Amino acid sequence: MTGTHRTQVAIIGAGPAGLLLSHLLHLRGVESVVLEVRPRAAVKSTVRAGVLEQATVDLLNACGLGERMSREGQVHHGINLRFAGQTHRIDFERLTGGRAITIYAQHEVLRDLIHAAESAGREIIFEAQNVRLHDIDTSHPRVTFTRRGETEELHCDLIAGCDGFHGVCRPSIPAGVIECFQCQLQIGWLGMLVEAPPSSNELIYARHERGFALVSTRTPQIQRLYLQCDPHDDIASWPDERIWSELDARLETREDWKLVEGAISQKSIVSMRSFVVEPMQYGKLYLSGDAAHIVPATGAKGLNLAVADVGVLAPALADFFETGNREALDRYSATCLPRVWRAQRFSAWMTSVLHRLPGMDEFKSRLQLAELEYVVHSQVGAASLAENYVGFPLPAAAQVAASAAAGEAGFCGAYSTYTYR
Ligand code: RFL
Ligand code: PHB
Repeated sequence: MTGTHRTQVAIIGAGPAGLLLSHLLHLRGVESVVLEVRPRAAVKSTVRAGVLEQATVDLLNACGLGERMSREGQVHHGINLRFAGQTHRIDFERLTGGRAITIYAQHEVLRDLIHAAESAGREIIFEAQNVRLHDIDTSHPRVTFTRRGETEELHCDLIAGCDGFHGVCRPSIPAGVIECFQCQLQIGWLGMLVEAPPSSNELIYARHERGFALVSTRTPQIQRLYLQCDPHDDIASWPDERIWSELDARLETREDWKLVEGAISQKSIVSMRSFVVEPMQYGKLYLSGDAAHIVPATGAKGLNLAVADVGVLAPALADFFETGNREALDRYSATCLPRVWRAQRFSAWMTSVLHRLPGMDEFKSRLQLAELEYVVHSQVGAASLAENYVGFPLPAAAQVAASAAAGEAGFCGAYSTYTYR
């Protein structure tokens, strides 16, 4: 055993949940150390989410992380649903009283967070292997890990499990203490980065008999495109020609629109699943983000939920260290879960109306079209989609985090509160 370290909060995982938690804690004067299994370069470059809810943007702005996002992020005031050869715009501005989403890649958020941590001299230990949690139900929890072949130990008061769905934190909780609710959908997404300007000013979610397709964007020079596929498909079975012909077929429209093609610089397949653990805490361990819940990407909610979780956890931890009061910490899971289930409901609904699902017959296909027709032609249906897509205000506890962060970061930014109607 070589290094022994001590901190207040050991954070496992340098994804959006772990890095934002560390940042929010720092603004409240709480020390943390982040342990991440992957190298820094991999964390900074992995392509994942792109859609940030209004509340996520507000929180990032309020805690001083919004500068590059405000310059480079693209504010979208609506999305398009395409089915039966026609495109229908869902106008967020009109339907939600002026709220919007921002397209800013997850890895850019991570770059901003890593930059903020390293500028402030906060430690992120990359390439921490064999992370193990010990004594999580005692007053002296600790984490062991290996770095460059040597075992090290991190003593702490509390542990934040922000290590994603496949991490080690959730499995460290004894069997029978938590309950897992899950649904493995037989749906995969083939995601591509394409070197071409956007084909559309706003995202296009397309429902087609051949399966779902999504046109998104990243920058004025890069598009992000997705195709529904079998989750077990080999990437080799998707050569570029097949991708373009499938995109053309699924995005067909009677309107004057053409997909802008370009070099495909990256492709990968992910499997969609729905998962929630209850409660999201045990002993001295608090789970946040994908470690506690996964949603299918159709609703674009995963990263946003991770942000909401740590928006609740950070002030609860800070209150505990400042005053010894555990009330908010004890309520952490109960505060987060209603938002998690609301996002599960919305993501499951978006997934079910837009994908070609296993066992789909003509009747179910007609029902899907009827559902979409209702949504785009009913003020109430469209408003419901818009309200859920732009997202709900953060729980009151997280709004406190944002206000406190805004004050302590000496930054007023664009933080706004709005009430849930
Ligand atoms: P992450 O991002 O998975 O980060 C976990 C980190 O923990 C590390 N780790 C470990 N570290 C130490 N020891 C171990 N044993 C460890 N095991 C794992 C990992 O290396 C990693 O760095 O979880 P976090 O922070 O909870 O963030 C969750 C989000 O990443 C995720 O929900 C989103 O990407 C989901 N998602 C989207 N969410 C949105 O809000 N908007 C979107 O537009 C959106 N699009 C998407 C998405 C997810 C997608 N995929 C890949 C499923 C699009 C796609 C295609
Ligand atoms: C993305 O741009 O990566 C993206 C957009 C919308 C989604 C999922 C992912 O629903």
